[in-house]
Amino acid sequence: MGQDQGPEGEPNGTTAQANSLFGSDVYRRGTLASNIDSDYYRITVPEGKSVRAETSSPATTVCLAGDVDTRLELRTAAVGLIVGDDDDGSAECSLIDGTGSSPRDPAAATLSAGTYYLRVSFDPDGAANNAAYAVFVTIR
Ligand SMILES: [Ca+2]
Ligand SMILES: [Ca+2]
Ligand SMILES: [Ca+2]
Repeated sequence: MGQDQGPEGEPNGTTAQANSLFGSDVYRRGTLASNIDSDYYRITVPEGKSVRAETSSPATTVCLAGDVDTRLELRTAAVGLIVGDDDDGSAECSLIDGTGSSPRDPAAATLSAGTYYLRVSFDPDGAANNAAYAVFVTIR
């Protein structure tokens, strides 16, 4: 399940305000306080490593029907969006997975070394529902 790095710190709606995640197997918890809340998390990726990031309900590693409906994006400050996902995780939670020999998201695999950002927001098409979430990140 990785190391708990605590709750988000608002404001975190831009790359400059991003909350840091330190390490290669970590998670933080956040709240989408409104349908325009946007939460950025900063990660450092070593050369050639891949990223797996998944949202869930805050107390567990999965989402159930009726739990938060997230959107998740992997971004850089220079390029912007690299890859985004709505519902590849459990229920309406999100999954970006660049790990493994045949990754679901090749754009998140074998990355150049650098600073990347994970952005968590509401699925714009989703109904309002429980807004608390956790975001799990593995870099390997
Ligand atoms: Ca938030
Ligand atoms: Ca925010
Ligand atoms: Ca979703």
